[in-house]
Amino acid sequence: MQLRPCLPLLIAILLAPSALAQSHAAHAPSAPPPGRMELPWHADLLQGLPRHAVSMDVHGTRLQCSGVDLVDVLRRAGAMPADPLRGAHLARHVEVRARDGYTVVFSLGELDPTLGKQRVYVTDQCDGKPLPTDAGPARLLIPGDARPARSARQIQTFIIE
Ligand SMILES: Nc1nc2c(c(=O)[nH]1)N[C@H]1C(S)=C(S)[C@@H](COP(=O)(O)O)O[C@H]1N2
Ligand SMILES: [Mo]
Repeated sequence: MQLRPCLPLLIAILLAPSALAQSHAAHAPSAPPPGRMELPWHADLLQGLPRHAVSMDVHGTRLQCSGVDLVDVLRRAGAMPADPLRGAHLARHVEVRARDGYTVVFSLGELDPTLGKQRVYVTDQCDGKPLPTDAGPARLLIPGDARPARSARQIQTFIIE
């Protein structure tokens, strides 16, 4: 009997179930989507979340602001799972509505830091001060965008569905 050549195969077969279990754990399905959620703007939405210095050129003016990653806001509100998005979550989006009716939309997939490379920040201070009335109470800033068109001012509501 030629046992020796078979040994690596035998080991592979014995190890297979645990390898399979591990790969299943790594791809465990996240909680199912919560359905439509509406988050009206409130200063508490940013309270206690990690802050980032964010700068962006808007029509020749360099804005130096401070804000929170939109993903952190959505995760804490239960609108987005903490783990990499997959399955039904990839069909979801967030609509950011401003007081003047201006509206911009992002897919949750593009916001997931394991998928999209551009960070979207919700900023509430520039140059160390609260935003002026025409921009505040909060404004999106997307430093990776080539134009500031998605940097919605006057944020009123986030609608996630
Ligand atoms: N709420 C709101 N945000 C907005 C807009 C708008 O009309 N309303 N215009 C966008 C566009 S097209 C640009 S170029 C920038 C201009 O920023 P500024 O008004 O601070 O110069 O804001 C963006 N954010
Ligand atoms: Mo613009």
